Amino acid sequence: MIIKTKSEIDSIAEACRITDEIFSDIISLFCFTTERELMLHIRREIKKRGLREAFPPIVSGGPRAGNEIHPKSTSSVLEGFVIIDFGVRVNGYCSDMTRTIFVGAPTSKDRELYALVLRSKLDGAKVAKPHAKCAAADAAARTTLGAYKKYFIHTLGHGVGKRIHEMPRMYFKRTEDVFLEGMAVTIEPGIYIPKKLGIRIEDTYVVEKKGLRALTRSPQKLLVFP
Ligand SMILES: [Mn+2]
Repeated sequence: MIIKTKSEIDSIAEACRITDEIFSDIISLFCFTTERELMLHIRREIKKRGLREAFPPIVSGGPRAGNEIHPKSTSSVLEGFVIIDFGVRVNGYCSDMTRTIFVGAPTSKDRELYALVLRSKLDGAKVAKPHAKCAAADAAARTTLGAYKKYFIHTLGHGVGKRIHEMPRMYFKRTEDVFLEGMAVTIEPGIYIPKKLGIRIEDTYVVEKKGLRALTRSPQKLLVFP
């Protein structure tokens, strides 16, 4: 159902906690060379815990990450912005989180773009309160992106539950959906500049009386690896 029970939220929260744990391991022992290597590490970590993937993990970096939203991981060497998007299932319920890290030395422009996407996420999430329109959250996130909004080529987020994509829908056009207390949703703005870079930051939240409460809590600042 679109409104989750307490026990459904508990399952999603546990899936999110494990997602954070796996991400925390990734950044503490960062020693991956290729996209596929990192993707297989995530798969192994999920399996090791006796869990199933919410969807096939995505690891996509460098200029190619600007061409597609959900590309397959390749044997490309990790460089520049690297999108890491994965989730697990607990009792059938999904988590969904994306972090974008940087491998190499980011320029000040790179840092600016990352900060812009992060601000867009926070601004979109701020709008998400019970009875607020999902379209308004999407529009707020787009406004923050300014000139870069043309590179934001998907919707702001989605409901999450037994299926990875559930109601509500979140696009500034074509939806009358509203946020309601007890929904589990993602907020995930991104920019994809073809042949240059892709950046996406996503968290899973539960809608509460006062607004969103984050269930995934991995660091949001730009993490840089040599
Ligand atoms: Mn998602």
